[in-house]
Parts: sequence; C-alpha cells; structure tokens
Amino acid sequence: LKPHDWYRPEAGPRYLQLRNRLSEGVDGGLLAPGSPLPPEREIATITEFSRVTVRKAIQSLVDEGRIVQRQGSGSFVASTPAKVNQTLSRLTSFTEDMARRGMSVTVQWLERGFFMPTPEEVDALSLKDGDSVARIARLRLADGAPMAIERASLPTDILPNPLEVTQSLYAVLDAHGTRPVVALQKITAVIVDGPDAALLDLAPGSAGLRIERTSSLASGRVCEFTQSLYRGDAYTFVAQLRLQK
Ligand code: 16G
Repeated sequence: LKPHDWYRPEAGPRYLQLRNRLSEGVDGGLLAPGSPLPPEREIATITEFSRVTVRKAIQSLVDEGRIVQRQGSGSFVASTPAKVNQTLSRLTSFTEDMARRGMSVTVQWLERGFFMPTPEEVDALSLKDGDSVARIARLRLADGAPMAIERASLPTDILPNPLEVTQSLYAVLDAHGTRPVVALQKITAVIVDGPDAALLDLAPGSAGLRIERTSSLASGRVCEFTQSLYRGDAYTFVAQLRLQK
C-alpha cells in the first residue's frame, strides 16, 4: 500500500473533511495566527459545505485550541504567545517585565473595586472583622496575546482608589510609597478549563500555572495577595541556585 491508498484526507465525516482543509490553511500560512476567520456563511459558500458542517468543523478546531472564539467579535486563528523567560529573583511587575522585552501591555478588566473579602483574603492580608478588600482582577495581554489572569487583593488603606489602576498596580503603589519590597511566590501546575480557558485563548484541558504572590512592605506588613493563572505554554521560570554550606 502506498500512503495515498490508506491516507485519504477527503474520507470520513464531512465536518472532518472541512476541519482538515481549514487546518491545512492554518498550517500552510493561508490563515495567519491571530487573523480573523471569514464568517461561517462565507466559508459555506466557498467550500460548498452546509452551515451546520462549517459550524461543526470550526467547533472541532476550537476544541483543539487551534481556533479561538471571542464573544462578540467572532473566530480567530489562535496565536501562540511569545515564550517568556521570567527570573524568579526580582520583585518586578508585569508591566515592567513586558516593557523590558519591548512588548506592549494591554488589559481586560474583570473586577475592580471594593469587595467583601473571602476567608482566604482575610487570612492572607490579616484583615479585621468587617474590613472590605480592594480587588483588581484582569486578563493581562502582551502584544495582544493573553498571558495571564491576575486577581490582586489589597487592604483598602493600601489601595484607597482601585479605579486609579489603569495599567500598572505597582506604579500606583510606587506613587503612594507603598510598593512591596519582598514577596513569597508559590507556583503550582494546573489544568485550565471553562471560562478561564476561553479568556486565555486555550483549548480546555491545557496546562496552566497557578501563581500566588504574597508581598510585604519594608515594615513586614502584607500589602498584596495576588492569585494568578498563567498560560503554561507562555512561561519558563528561571532561578539561579547557589550551593550553601
Ligand atoms: C506581576 C505579579 C503580580 C503583581 C503584578 C503587578 C506574578 C506572578 N505576579 O504580574 O503579583 O500584582 O506583577 O503588575 O509575577 P503591574 O504593576 O503591571 O500591575
């Protein structure tokens, strides 16, 4: 048997035939990473498949993470974010880290204001009974590609006006003289699913890194508790180790 005799991409269910053609379009560079897919109707006309088949083919590529769907703006060819080598020895901000690499930073706000703290926040920030918490949760993008979902919680006297944060939290804290000087960071491997996967443009079931940062002022007071979910394929964390005797 020659390969052609058993490998026939045009065989199998119709939606898989179309899926293969679309997939080849992506691999062949016809559909560039990040570019929008033509509307379903148009794909159906060009390829002579039904709208139902087109929808099924697109859905199977969405499930594989090759195509991403954004609410209100349609389907796009997935773009793999640049891989970032991030050192684990300096207390820097996301904005600074990306700026150093010449990448542009944007944000999609998820939450920003005062909230009733969760027991975890009460514990991490040593809040008193009845205290509320300043919380800013956002999707962080570099050069337009989603990198992480970050949910930062701070005591209200440290961040009296959460709306002041339009881009960099640490720049705002710096201006108030409350930028943290030391932090404890924990990194755990997780599976990304549901709405988190959609926000990060990941296929459900992809690898992610859950990162928790607890930062303190020079006085030792905890001023920031941030829980983040980073794309597993976007980061390599690097630490230098020394022999200690
Ligand atoms: C980093 C920190 C996060 C901090 C943020 C401030 C990690 C895992 N997290 O993303 O804790 O709140 O920087 O960045 O490194 P910003 O000043 O750009 O808002």
